[in-house]
Amino acid sequence: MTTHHDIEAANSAAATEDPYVAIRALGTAPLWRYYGSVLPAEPQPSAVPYLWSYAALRPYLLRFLDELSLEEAERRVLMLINPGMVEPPATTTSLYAGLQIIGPGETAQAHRHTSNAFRYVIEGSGAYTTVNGERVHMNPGDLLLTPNWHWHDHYHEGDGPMVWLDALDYPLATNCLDINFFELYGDRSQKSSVPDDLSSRQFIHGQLSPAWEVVHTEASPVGNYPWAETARAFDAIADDAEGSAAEGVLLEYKNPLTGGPVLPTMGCRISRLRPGFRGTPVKRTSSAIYHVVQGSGVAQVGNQRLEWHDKDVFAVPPWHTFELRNDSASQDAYLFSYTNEPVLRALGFFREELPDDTDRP
Ligand code: GTQ
Repeated sequence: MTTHHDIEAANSAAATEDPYVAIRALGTAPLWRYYGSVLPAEPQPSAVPYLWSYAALRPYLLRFLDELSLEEAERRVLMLINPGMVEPPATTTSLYAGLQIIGPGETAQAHRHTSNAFRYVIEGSGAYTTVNGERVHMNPGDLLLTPNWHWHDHYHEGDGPMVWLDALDYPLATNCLDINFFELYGDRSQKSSVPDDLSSRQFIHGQLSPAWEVVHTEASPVGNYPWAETARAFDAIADDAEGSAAEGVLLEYKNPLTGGPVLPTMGCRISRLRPGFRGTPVKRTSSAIYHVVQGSGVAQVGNQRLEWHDKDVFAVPPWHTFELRNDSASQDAYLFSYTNEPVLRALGFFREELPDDTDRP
């Protein structure tokens, strides 16, 4: 109980002590010393532009494939950690990427989590991921979705190592919102309960979807967006199509039931940069991760020049000027990318500008 005496004592202490020391001990801080950090004039991301070289990392993936069993590792993944976001670990603001390797005959244990996830297949074939009882087969260039709370486990029945890029929104779900749940499945692997690749075959057409299926539409119902369909989509684009000024012939993977992004927290795109392509610079509040499907070129990200080659991954933090170039005179380059743009758009936080677009009204 606060007595009259306590109030008197507090009043006299407040009159003489250093008030900054005293208010800190009382669980407060003076806003007037925090304006710059709580309300910066512009975003001040801790993520930095960074590139992970696939050629440099691949030998270590192969070494762990040899030396570390999946029973030990559960998932044999090299997390791609942004030097500015080491603890808690993230690849860029709100997004994570990892490189996962699995060998013939191996199974990665079934589990589920709140975080939305997807894989983009980099090399090898003959593996499948079972997502809520559906076996989804994986080939290079395929995009496989594991929406939130869907059981998933991986099995490799082919020959040779198989590598894919894992993407998760856990830096948002866990590090920021603190809403992640995680569960192991009872058995190591799920049994197949529907025909293989059913969701992809049923829903990829988009314009003719099974009308009797009641589907939860926050995430796309498509299990796999196979490379073959991506290649067909590019083939359908006119040779003289202008494409986007910043990112060339840019296609977006869609949820066929809503026309929206494939996952509520992550949108996926793929672009073809024609030989000699030079993109116009662009600056966005979204963060992005790029994976080089094929080709080589340069990404100027803020003051960092990232030289990318086949299968590399690079991170673009929010509010960094971003400019793409395909340096080849004869080869197309293909870049797969994902962003947190769906989150920002849903909350009214998405903003985009050209760097010389600084005129104020
Ligand atoms: O394959 O389920 O890179 O749950 C990180 C967390 C992969 C996966 C990661 C995961 C997975």
